This record gives sequence, structure tokens and C-alpha cells, in this order.
Amino acid sequence: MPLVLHAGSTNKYPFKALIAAEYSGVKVKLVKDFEMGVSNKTPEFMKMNPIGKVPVLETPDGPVFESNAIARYVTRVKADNPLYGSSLIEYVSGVRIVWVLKDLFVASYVLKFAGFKILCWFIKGLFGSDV
Ligand SMILES: N[C@@H](CCC(=O)N[C@@H](CS)C(=O)NCC(=O)O)C(=O)O
Repeated sequence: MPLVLHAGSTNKYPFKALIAAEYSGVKVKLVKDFEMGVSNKTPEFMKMNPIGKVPVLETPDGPVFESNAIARYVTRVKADNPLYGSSLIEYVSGVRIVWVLKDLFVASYVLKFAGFKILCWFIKGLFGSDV
């Protein structure tokens, strides 16, 4: 029986779980007729995720929310999944890439918004405060 994923079909977050499921050979299907802002505010949905956000995965172990947690759940459903690497060191290398990329992403995001101010401070430092 496929695991049921609650989210709209155009939402970016469930893609993580769907991609992980595809690579792992685990069956996951999107819930039918999901309507953002309606389906995720029903009492049944709020029981699965009290924050009311999607995606949520229904599993035999209970509901799982947060897209990265769902992707990991889906991946771990398959025993000895090669996505986890064939050894502990391979697994750690994979995890490390994720965190390095996340740090880079956060750094680039901060720079995008703070970059101009940092540049101004830098120029002021170089040429004095009249710039
Ligand atoms: N960190 C969460 C983010 C999920 C998220 O932001 N979901 C949005 C959809 S894009 C949502 O459900 N928003 C509805 C709401 O906040 O009421 C994850 O990765 O699952």
C-alpha cells in the first residue's frame, strides 16, 4: 500500500519526498483533491501536523511532517537503501554535502540582503564616513 502524502501537486516541498521515494522504490501517492488553505486546516489535518503546514506523510508509525524528515523516513523504509551509502564513511560524506550546501545557501541568502550594507561599511572604512 502506498504511503499517502498530503500536499498540493505543485508545491515544491513534497518533491523531496517524491524524489526520495522514486529513487528508493517506495510507493508514495499524493492525497486526492488537496486544496491549500482548506485541506491543511481541517481538524483531521491539524491532528497530523498542529502547525497546519504541508507536506505531511501518513505512515504506519504515525504522521510525519517537515519535508526533510519525510524524505528521510521514505528513504529509511527501504532496508539497506544505497542512497545511504554502502558504508558509514559514505553515509557521512553524503550528510556532509547537504550541510555544506545548506551553509552556502544561507550565506548567499544573507549576502543577498546584507551585501549592500556590508559593501557600504567596507567603503566607509576605506574612505571615511562621507561616502
Ligand atoms: N519547513 C517546512 C516548510 C513547509 C511549508 O512552508 N509549507 C507551506 C507551503 S509552501 C505551508 O504549508 N503553508 C501553509 C500555511 O502556513 O498555512 C517543510 O520543509 O516541510
